Amino acid sequence: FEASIPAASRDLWQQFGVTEFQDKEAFQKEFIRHVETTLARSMYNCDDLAAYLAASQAIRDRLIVAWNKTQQKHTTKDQKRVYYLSLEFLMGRAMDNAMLNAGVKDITKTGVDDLGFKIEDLLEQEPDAALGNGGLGRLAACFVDSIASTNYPGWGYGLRYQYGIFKQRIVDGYQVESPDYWLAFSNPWEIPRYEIAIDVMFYGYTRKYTNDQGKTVSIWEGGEQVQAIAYDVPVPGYDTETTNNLRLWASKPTREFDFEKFNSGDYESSVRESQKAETISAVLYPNDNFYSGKELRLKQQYFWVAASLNDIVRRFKKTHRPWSDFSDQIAIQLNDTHPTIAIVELQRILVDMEGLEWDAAWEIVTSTFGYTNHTVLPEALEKWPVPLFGNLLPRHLEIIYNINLFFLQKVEKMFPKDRDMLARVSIIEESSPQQVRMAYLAIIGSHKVNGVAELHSDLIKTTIFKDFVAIYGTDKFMNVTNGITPRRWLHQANPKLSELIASKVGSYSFLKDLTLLKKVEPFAKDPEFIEKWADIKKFNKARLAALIKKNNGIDVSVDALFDVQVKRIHEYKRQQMNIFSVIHRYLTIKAMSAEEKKDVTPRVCIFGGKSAPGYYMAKTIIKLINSVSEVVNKDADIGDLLKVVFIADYNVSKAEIICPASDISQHISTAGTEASGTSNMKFVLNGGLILGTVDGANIEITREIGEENIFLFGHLAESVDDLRHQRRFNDVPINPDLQKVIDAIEGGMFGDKDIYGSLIYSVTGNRDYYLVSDDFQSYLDAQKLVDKDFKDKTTWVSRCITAVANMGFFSSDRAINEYAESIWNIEPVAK
Ligand code: NBG
Repeated sequence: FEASIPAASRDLWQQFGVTEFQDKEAFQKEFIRHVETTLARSMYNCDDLAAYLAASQAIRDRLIVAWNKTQQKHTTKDQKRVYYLSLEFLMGRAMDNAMLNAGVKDITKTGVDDLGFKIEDLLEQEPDAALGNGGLGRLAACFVDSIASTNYPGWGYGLRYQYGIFKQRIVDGYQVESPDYWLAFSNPWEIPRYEIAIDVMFYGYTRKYTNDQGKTVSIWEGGEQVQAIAYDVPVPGYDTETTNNLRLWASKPTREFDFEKFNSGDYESSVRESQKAETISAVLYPNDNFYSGKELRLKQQYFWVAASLNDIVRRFKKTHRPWSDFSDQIAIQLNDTHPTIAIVELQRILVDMEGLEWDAAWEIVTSTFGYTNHTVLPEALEKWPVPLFGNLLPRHLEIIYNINLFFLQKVEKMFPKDRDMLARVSIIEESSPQQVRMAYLAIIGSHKVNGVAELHSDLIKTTIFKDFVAIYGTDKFMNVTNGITPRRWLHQANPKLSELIASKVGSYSFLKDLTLLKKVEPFAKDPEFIEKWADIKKFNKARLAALIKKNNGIDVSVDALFDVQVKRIHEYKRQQMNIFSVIHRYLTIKAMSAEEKKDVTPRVCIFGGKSAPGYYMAKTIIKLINSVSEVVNKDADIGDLLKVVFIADYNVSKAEIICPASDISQHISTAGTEASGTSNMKFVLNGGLILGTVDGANIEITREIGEENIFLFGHLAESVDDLRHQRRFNDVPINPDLQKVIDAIEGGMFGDKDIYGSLIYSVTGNRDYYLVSDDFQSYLDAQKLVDKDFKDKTTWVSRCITAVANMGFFSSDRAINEYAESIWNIEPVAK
């Protein structure tokens, strides 16, 4: 280390090195010190917020000590590392997780208790770090947790948005968005690194010149510059000292660029320029599974990728290894196509800046990157218009043309004269304007491409990337089924269930090796265990009922079946089908005699999720759910037989309360559209059953837990194209039960029918792209079976236990081990 301390002084450093608090008293000392110094408060003005901040400062200090040790160890061991590039990290709250992973939960809890606070109240003070939209961002959060917990040397790289996903309120039944200013108070979970400032350029032009070796090279110059500042978020592993890093970049104006204007007296415009620089990382784009070609979004992507690669390359260069070692030392995973320009940027660094030959550089690039695809939905695939791209990143566009040229030459050799093939696989789509197909670039620039569940990985090989399988063979394409971290999604969300499981497993070892859940399977037939299990479910339902009462003012009975669908609102996820079936249920109950009603299984239908602000149809679905809720909940004929609830502002923290409380959760996407889903895993792991389609990870969940423990319905992925075709070109009648529902809506039962015109239009006539009508009958049949089966409480609980016992496969630790072995080729760091 260059600037290290002289040997003679080191003893002193060691003697006074920071020690991590080990007991309650030491924690309390730290807590009070932070109240009185860091926060400049005292016992006379320490409210819950201040107490949360002080406690988290104490825990943060611990994390930083572990973080430092880990980073030093990683530097010394110098093993191959992975960098996970994701534009979204949906972390949720940090404090509870940090306490758990560091093993100081009890100390902290009793520690603050003695000092006059309740730990639950303090935890509630923390805003969610909501730097993501949905499953993709939450997956990244589970993955960094697992990378640390399994002791792999790995960092996440992302953006430090000032505004995360918007907050959702429901006003008059409609979604209303407001900004999520999550950094309003200080954020104890990040370490600003103002000294790590990387210049990033945009715009400008390229110029060809002849270098010393007589070679013609291209150079990028003259653009605007901004700075990327690093903010480090420590990611503590569970039950290990490993604390990895999540580095998030924030944009700042460069130190120099505005001086000229400043000196020439144009003060105002120099300040304006600096504000422009800061907007790059200001806000998360609120789209899930949807691409919108905004220049600022491409700016975000390049800003983040350029800063991250600069950082990675700088670290590599410090080791003085030859470039040929690069991919033996570094793996980079592209979380969807958002970071695909990293492929081009690395090629640019190697060729333009470091002077490598094209082929040698390309070999390094392609052996470094892996690409994960997360969707087959056409509207979600990124394609940047060539003019926009070339204006912002002129040199990158040239490099892309070169990559494409060499690639197409190879294809032409393999498939001589097949011009259709060349047009189909070209990175440049010949539309007007031309478009850069980012997924193709990602495939061509990576050594492995994976989908996120078996069906999905098969589908990408047979549909959107079919030609690339013909070109590269099947070895390049693989599957890694998603997973979730059992620390947050079992132990933290459901401490009572975790404790009950631990009583049978013998310890909490299942939180590190989730396959140990298998040990509870024999107790699925044990009446005493079943009763305890049922009590815990009831407790968790009461917790959710309290949240519903507080947020919606609605009373729900914990004896009713809790039926939950929470996820982003999307036509492909088919919340419209769910609410149609709720209306059907309502109409059915309304038509019943008092005697018939005795047989009805009471249900609480719970919805939650955000719509992209510009997604009209999704917003209409939210409005319909809320209107149905209004009508049904106050209908005296119905009483407790049916309640409908829309929980506003669904987020990670709410999910932690909702998942443990479900009896049934719905994962009912049109077959072939949901790449994996991960909340399906969370709900089953928390002792709820699934009502779902044969789609995404539902299929593997079924295989693991047994088909008798899941309610599947609907057409299979292989029939979808035919069904769509039939509807488009023939008069396929609408399902009669669905027709009754539509009649009720059109009759004004849920307010002004005109509001729902386009929604109804989308499922009727020769449309119904998502096959709501085709699946409606089998959906209602499955619902009926759910109602019937729920009456037998003992068997129901027994099925839940069996399901949980077989969920071991869905740990994100397993997923990370698969990535590490078959894509990254990295090893855990030894003790
Ligand atoms: C989402 C899929 C989900 C999947 C997550 C994580 C995108 C583009 N895709 O089904 O819709 O679970 O990714 O893989 O957000």
